[in-house]
Amino acid sequence: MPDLSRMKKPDVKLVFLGDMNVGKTSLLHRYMERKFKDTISTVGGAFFLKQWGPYNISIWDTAGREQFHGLGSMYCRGAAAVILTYDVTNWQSLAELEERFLSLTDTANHDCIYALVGNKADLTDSKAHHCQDSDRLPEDRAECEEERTEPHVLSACPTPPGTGGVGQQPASLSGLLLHKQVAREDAVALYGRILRYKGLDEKSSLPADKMCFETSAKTGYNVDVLFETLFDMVVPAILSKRHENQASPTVDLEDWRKVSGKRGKSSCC
Ligand SMILES: Nc1nc2c(ncn2[C@@H]2O[C@H](COP(=O)(O)OP(=O)(O)O)[C@@H](O)[C@H]2O)c(=O)[nH]1
Ligand SMILES: [Mg+2]
Repeated sequence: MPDLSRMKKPDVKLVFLGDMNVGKTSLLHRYMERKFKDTISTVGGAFFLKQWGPYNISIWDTAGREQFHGLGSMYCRGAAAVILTYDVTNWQSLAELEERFLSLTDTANHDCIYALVGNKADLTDSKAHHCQDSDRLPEDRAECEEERTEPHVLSACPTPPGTGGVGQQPASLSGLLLHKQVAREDAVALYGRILRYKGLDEKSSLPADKMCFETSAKTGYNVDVLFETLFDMVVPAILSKRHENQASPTVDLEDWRKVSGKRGKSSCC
């Protein structure tokens, strides 16, 4: 857990939601560290801070707590963007977003934006299969070069929804493409249902084709696009929050503590 007292104050909060093993931690790791590891523990850090122009953006990972059903509505409190993540090779991981995770977003900001992210696209799409990340570290790049074989589709048979549990995909099928269990249209349809759940009008909301992403934390496919599109989209929320704070200034407890600490006990009335 980062030392909160030494961190810059975040201007805005983005949160990742989604079932275990869909690749939330890997996406964050790919973006922040420009790396992919087959196993990374989420326990090490619950949130990251990203400087985006003059703004500080906090990005929250679930730290493995998604396995306990009571992830808690605290997690999404005050979020300006929620990144609902699923695994494109696992239909159930998309269904879980609606069944289990959507209700957790009730505490997010009223103007919160929602993105749907289908990760592990390298397993199903040849365009996502090759490494995309130009900032890769040399050791990472070598591993990637080995994968530069033309992929073959493993099976053309459709897999019925609901087969295969979360995390049950084959561990490594380098060079072979898996059947994609979640089509982009399924994500687009879910985005429409999310807007309805939130009572938002589809016409005045951000369109599904801008808010449904397919990514690969492994190859870096679409990862920068995902994060940076969202960062740009939350800037208006930062500005409106600042505007509100100027219009009705509130007491900042941190500042107050510093002042009262300096004054010492003797100045107390
Ligand atoms: N092929 C592939 N595997 C991935 C990708 N992202 C994550 N994984 C693997 O999926 C597993 C779960 O990833 P993790 O980031 O821990 O998922 P989380 O539980 O949602 O945080 C790990 O074995 C990762 O190496 C990806 O884009 N492609
Ligand atoms: Mg994780």
